[in-house]
Amino acid sequence: MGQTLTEKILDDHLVEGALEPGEEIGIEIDQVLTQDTTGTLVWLQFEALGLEEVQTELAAQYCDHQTYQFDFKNTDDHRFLRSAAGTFGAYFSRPGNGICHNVHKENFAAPGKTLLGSDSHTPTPGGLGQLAIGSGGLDVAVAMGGGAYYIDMPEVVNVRLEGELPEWATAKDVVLEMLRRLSVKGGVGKIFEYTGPGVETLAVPERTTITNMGTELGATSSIFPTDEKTEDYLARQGRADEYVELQPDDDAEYADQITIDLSDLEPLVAEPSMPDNIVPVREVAGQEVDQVIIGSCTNGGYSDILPAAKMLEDRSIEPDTEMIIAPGSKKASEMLAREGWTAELMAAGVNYSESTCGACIGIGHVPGSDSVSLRTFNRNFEGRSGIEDDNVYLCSPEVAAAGAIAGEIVDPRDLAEEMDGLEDPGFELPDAYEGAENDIIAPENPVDDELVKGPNIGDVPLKEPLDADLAGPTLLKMADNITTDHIIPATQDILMYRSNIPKLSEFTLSRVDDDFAERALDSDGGFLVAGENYGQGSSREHAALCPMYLGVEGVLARSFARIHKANLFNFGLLPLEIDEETYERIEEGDNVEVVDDVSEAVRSGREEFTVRVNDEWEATGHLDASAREREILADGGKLTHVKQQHDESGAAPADD
Ligand code: MIC
Ligand code: SF4
Repeated sequence: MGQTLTEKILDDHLVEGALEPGEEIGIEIDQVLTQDTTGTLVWLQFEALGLEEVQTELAAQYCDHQTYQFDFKNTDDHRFLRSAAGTFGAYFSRPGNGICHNVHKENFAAPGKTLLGSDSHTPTPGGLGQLAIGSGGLDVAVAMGGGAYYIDMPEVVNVRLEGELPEWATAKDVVLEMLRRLSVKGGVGKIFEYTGPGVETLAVPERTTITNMGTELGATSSIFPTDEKTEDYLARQGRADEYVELQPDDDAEYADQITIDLSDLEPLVAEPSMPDNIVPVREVAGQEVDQVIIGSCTNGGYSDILPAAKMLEDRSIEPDTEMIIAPGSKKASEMLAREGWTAELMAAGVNYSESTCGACIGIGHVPGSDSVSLRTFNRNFEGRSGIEDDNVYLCSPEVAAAGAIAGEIVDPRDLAEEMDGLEDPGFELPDAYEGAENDIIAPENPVDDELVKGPNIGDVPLKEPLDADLAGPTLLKMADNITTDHIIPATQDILMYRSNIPKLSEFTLSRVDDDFAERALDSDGGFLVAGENYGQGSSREHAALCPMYLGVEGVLARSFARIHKANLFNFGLLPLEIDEETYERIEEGDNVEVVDDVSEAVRSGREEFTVRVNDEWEATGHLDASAREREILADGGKLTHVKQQHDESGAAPADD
């Protein structure tokens, strides 16, 4: 039987297990990436594991999320990260050089290689044939130290692209169409592999818009085969020699197939406040827009900004609408400036930002109260923009630029009919990607050789091994699709404590319930109850670490998002799946007991656990975990587990 492209790359990197869907596999990681808001814990854990040198072919540390450095704590984090990259042997991309996914794509992403990153949009370079996966920081630290990365073998689903995009429809509409069909849970446990005649009609940056936002489907990753377009893209990046031809076998078998006829697509938009609230733009046309932003790791590249610049050339944006462009990388920024496009945009009334995630997580350009923001980003979870009750719509750069010209949401096809000379700007690549040459510090020429820790940078707390009996109140009952932005928000007031867990913990679940942290600390243990897809969104391990610090012992949920569930194991929290009836019946404040020598049962492979509520009724909680995850959980988390193994064997700390 033939292999899918995903299976071929996994096969090449397999160190443990078999490529059977649902079975745990261990894979070798070639490249890792980390960024400023997850990276500090990555390196603190790397240090705590006693590791001394990066073992992967390549490791890259980016500073992209909080580059305005509003507080010395952010600047100290960046300083620490530079010192860690220098000390342990990673590339360091300076603050303002751009978003990790954009800069990695430009400089390091390579077909056929595996990439693990402590950011949920790590799958972005799947658009050029790299198998890239997002994970918690501790998994990245272990992989960087030479350990394997473990996941349950995902189902490989074929997305067959046919036809060609019509005028004004874009790659963003392809992935919004996927979200319309499948929802934010539709990709859990899956890798989407794109094939079909439509693939060759898309340039690499268009493909990476699609693979980037596969994360919003909950997918483990998304990947395209490689072809002339990939080779051409790498050549323009000055890396033609890294091209490798990669295709699935003709007789590859997929778990499922989805067909999208590109020629049927039209401009789409995600309405507030979930990326799967998809409607055609024309259905919300006329909605006044206060703010428009083009940027982010989804649509912040050179070829995303250029169409907007062409649409705005010799035009102006509406006076009551503000428009901001935040390029995804300084390279894109520099190229657009050299070509004169930045001046055109400024003349049209656009504000130009440094290359940063910024507004995507509510850092800068926070929308006004009772206002509407139209953005080319990938997430519009409520409150993520920095204000509760926000109204954030997600769309392509073309729809964003049209919205700024009209001052309201408008289908660009209709605007083009009304406006003389407004044409579909099309998709264009630069002849060569050149610029920002001084913003990456190579490990061969580090500027630091020892760690520099500011006063806000603390240790990573450890948990005790799992108890025989777990008991405590239901501290909070939550709905479906709770995001890690609900658990630990990423806005500036909170983000600056990412390296200070005791302080950060005070904000745990504050977006759901202001008093949560205090109540959790007072109650000396307890449980969280949630609906489906608990922990979707970001990879931030703080969303497991902070509840652990507050004494939470476990989470009872209808289902879990992949990365968050791995993070719960990594920090020793018991993730039990419950059925709908139990979810409906259990109330906040109820006393929960998970009975019968939990620690021993976890180790011995028991899947069903008795959950006793208020000493009145019982339900069953299901533990879906591999033998390895069970050991990690019972030991009190991965840091303790890996250290223990190291002490027993005397070998270098790696996870196996
Ligand atoms: C996000 O888009 O939510 C983030 C901020 O990039 C996160 C990482 C983080 O929380 O630092 C992610 O996607 O993993
Ligand atoms: Fe940055 Fe937003 Fe992309 Fe996350 S989704 S990496 S915050 S641009």
